[in-house]
Amino acid sequence: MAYKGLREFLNVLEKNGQLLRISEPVLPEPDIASAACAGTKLGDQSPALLFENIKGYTTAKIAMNVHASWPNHALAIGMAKDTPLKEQFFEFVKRYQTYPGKIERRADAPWKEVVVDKDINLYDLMPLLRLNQGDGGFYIDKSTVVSRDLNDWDNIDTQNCGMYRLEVKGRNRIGIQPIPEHDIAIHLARAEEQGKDLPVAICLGNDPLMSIVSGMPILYDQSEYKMAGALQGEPYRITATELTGLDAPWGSEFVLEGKIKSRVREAEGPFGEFTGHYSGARNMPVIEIDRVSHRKNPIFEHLYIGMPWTEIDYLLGINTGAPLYVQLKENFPEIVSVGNCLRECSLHAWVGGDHFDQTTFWRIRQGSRSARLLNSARNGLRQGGDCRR
Ligand SMILES: Cc1cc2nc3c(=O)[nH]c(=O)nc-3n(C[C@H](O)[C@H](O)[C@H](O)COP(=O)(O)O)c2cc1C
Ligand SMILES: [Mn+2]
Repeated sequence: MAYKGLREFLNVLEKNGQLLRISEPVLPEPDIASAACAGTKLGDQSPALLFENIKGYTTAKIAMNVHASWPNHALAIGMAKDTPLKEQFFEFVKRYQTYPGKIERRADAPWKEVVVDKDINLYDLMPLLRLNQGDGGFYIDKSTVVSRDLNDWDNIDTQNCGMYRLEVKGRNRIGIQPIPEHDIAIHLARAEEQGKDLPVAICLGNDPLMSIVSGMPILYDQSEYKMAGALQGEPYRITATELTGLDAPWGSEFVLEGKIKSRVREAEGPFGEFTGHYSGARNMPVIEIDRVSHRKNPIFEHLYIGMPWTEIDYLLGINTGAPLYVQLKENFPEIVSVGNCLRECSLHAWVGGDHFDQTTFWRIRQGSRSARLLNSARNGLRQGGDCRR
């Protein structure tokens, strides 16, 4: 199983009754975000949404809720749509342990069809919309941002792919919020130490596995592309970008190349967050876009975020729980399950076992500091009564 891009996956979702095409005209705001928000409130089996007729646009298409249910997640990792969550989890654990997978370099890529490198205007190129009423602007929040360590440029393993919210603030100007422990923040800190800009490639509208690995806590020197190769059991296709030389997924719909401006900070936010409240506006780095490549009639993939549950609870459940499970189990074999819980407006990891008494749990909690990936559950561990289901 390996989807080559978003379009192929949308076809698979449709064949499985997990895609709803909306061809009636809709307003960008508030129709699209409202429909996506409603979708996940209807239960954990809901379909992805493809908006094909957006008022004010002639050819734009917007995909929402692509990962927003357990059947969609199962299909994304190449399993049958009715695979129980527990089976999806342990299959993911198994494949995760086959890291590193292979990558396949291709010179061609469908996103090279159209190139814009003058007078870039993101408002023209993308059907941008606000997700929540109080958002400070239009966000791109389901992309894969690729960067490298300037001091280690040719090392494919430290090249990073991560999902970070991006606020479009001008025709070719984007705000980014890199949380300090995340890999892109490490790359940026090293570039800024030398007063240099950090080249980035923002890849949007990807095969479903790329979104899963872009939000997954893996080690700094583990390659997300090799992780995708491991998880799909086939080489992961990438193509080098022209301007920055960074590697993009072969199948992306859009690739935006540019640089994070060294030592520049501007207000970013507010943004309706996964906790259900707005994060405030703070000074954050800024990206200048110099080149946009995209497929003909590109599909803009977006993700509704706000009061739980939303798409991210499906997108980030297994991919964060599985690495933590493997790391904790190395030291604590009595653990039988780990779940990363975003739902409680915090970042707890739940652990469960057969014979857990309070002492065992406290021992695990103390010892868990050895888990290198625990910063994805920043508030630490909790004992989970029913997390084996
Ligand atoms: C929709 C979405 C938005 C996210 N926004 C941010 C963000 O703005 N900043 C950030 O540092 N992490 C954000 N994350 C979390 C990171 O994607 C995640 O922690 C990832 O593992 C970081 O990768 P890295 O360690 O390779 O940098 C977001 C995740 C999702 C799913
Ligand atoms: Mn990383």
